[in-house]
Amino acid sequence: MLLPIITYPHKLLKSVSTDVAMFDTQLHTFLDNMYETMISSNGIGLAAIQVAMPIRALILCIPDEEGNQDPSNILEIINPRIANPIGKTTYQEGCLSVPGFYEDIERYEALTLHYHDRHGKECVLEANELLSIAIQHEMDHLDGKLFIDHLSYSRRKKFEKEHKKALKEKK
Ligand code: Y12
Ligand code: CO
Repeated sequence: MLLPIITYPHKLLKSVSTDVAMFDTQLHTFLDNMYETMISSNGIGLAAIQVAMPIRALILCIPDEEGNQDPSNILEIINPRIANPIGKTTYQEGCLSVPGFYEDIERYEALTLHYHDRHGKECVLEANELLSIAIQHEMDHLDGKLFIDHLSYSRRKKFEKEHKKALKEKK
């Protein structure tokens, strides 16, 4: 089932999501629906709050070298915690909740991620490159933060002006 994706400036995007406590069939169905929603929107990452569910869950499906998203590469990440962040890297990020806007954002280059899978099993993952960036982008959503919240004052002003114009043109 496709879920509606909420977009900026929806106030729910500012919510701090709460830990998942039950790793049950309801959670599994929700994660399956998130995956269908993300793929049908050409996304590579989606946090639960983007479909108006304030729980600490996110999914990622990083494309391979040919740009294909293999379902076997899906990562379901629940109650994540970052350890050992190292280095800095900049990447032009986009977000399904801020459609049509892309900005250079600085992130940690590599990190260790501790999280639970859909069954509640504890997992550890070493991430770098695009995976590391995507994890940080999606984890920001769990704390009510968007990539545009990382912009400088002047870049944010410019974004708001362009966004206002884009909304007007959509009407
Ligand atoms: C690096 C940087 C950011 C992330 C977070 C995940 N972001 C996305 O999955 C963004 C998807 C996206 C898809 C769009 O739609 C199409 O390309 C057809 C899009 O375009 C428009 O909205 C017009 C924008 C963003 C992971 C890794
Ligand atoms: Co996003």
